[in-house]
Amino acid sequence: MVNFKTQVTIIGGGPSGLLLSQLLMNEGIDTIVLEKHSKSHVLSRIRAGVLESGTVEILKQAGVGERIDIDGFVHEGTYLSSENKGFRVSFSETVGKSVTIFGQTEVTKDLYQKQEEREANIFFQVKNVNIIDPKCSKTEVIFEDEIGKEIKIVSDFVVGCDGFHGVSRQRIPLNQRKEYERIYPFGWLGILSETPPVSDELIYANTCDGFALCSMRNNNLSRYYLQCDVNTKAEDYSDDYFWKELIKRLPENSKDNLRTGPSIEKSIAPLRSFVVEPLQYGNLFLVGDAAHIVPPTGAKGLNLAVSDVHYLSEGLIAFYRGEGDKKLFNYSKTALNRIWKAVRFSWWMTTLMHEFPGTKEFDRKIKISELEYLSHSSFAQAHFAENYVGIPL
Ligand code: RFL
Ligand code: PHB
Repeated sequence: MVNFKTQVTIIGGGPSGLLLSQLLMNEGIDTIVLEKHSKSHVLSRIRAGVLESGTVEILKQAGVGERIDIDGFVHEGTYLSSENKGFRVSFSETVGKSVTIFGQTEVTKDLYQKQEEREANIFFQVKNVNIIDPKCSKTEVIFEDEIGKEIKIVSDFVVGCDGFHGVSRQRIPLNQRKEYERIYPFGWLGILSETPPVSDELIYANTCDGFALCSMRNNNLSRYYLQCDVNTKAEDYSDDYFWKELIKRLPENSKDNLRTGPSIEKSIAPLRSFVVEPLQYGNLFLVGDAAHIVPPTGAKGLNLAVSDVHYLSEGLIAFYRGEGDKKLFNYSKTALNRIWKAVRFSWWMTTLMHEFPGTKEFDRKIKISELEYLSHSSFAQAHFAENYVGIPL
């Protein structure tokens, strides 16, 4: 067995793990990142597209803000639509803020580049990651590298950034953790197409046929989603079906702008709300999707992962500066406070914008009425905008 020593072992080389490593390395703290897949696999996953302004600030602090400034689109509002009638909520007029459209894949690419420039220690294609005893003062992590060689890392702290299906959360004994979950009875069918976006800002649409979202990556790359049956497969849907169904769900004044073309990616994502408490067990901390999942409707998942990283990095930096462990040991409480606010907003927006199977006419009337209220009330719009752009850290 080969032995390594570091200060912080990070399990997972997605956005959370890479950003944490980068922020810690910037302060001279030594890290090792373990990633289950290859770099190209991590970079092939099409996911988030909306960055809160707080997220952009933290990414800049980590040194990966340059391309966001050049290639990101600043959006000062978004469109919502109810029964094909669209209306706009202005973020700048209600709460004086904006969001930036910039793909998670691009953020991750930039983080890998920065990590490589700094010669960060990253093991790809690791297997059988085992966190030995998080209650021990020095915690061991044993795993197999890409050629099957067994490696042991001894570190002060282990951070689980390994997503919802990772091993870290499972390492907290069942009687020491509580999990909260809601599974939604539908999924999102998403496509990427090399066509100009239908609109200058995102459109979130509710119709009796279900939800649709029009998003974008750049002037010639659109990302669209449709509410779908979660028990189906992406291959079950032709491009032709997708475009016809999308047109049905769009606001009237956008239909003529839709440019269709072949999809270059098609996938289905299930929708779930999930939180584990607490986020610490001994020297093990949980961050990002390893600790919580939100349905993508409120565009909160990546943003929450970044705010977790921010709080935890502050705690670890204070600890290594000799300022004590108070901030670090408060991480779980501080992060959970913000997490639950985003969980509530994502649940609310998902419930408002989707059609639930077996819904009664009464529920439909309530939904239409709530969207109508949102379209006219500056108070309701401010509530929506304040949460959408992100609760301050
Ligand atoms: P990730 O991205 O899942 O990365 C975890 C990494 O850990 C690795 N891993 C392991 N490594 C070592 N050992 C193990 N045993 C391991 N097990 C797993 C995995 O290979 C992976 O590389 O979690 P992270 O870093 O916490 O980042 C979270 C975000 O990816 C996620 O919250 C967002 O993508 C959610 N999300 C959105 N968030 C937003 O803020 N705005 C959006 O607009 C938005 N849109 C979305 C989304 C997620 C979506 N899907 C597919 C669920 C749209 C969609 C469709
Ligand atoms: C995306 O562009 O992928 C996206 C945008 C907004 C969301 C979810 C996903 O709420």
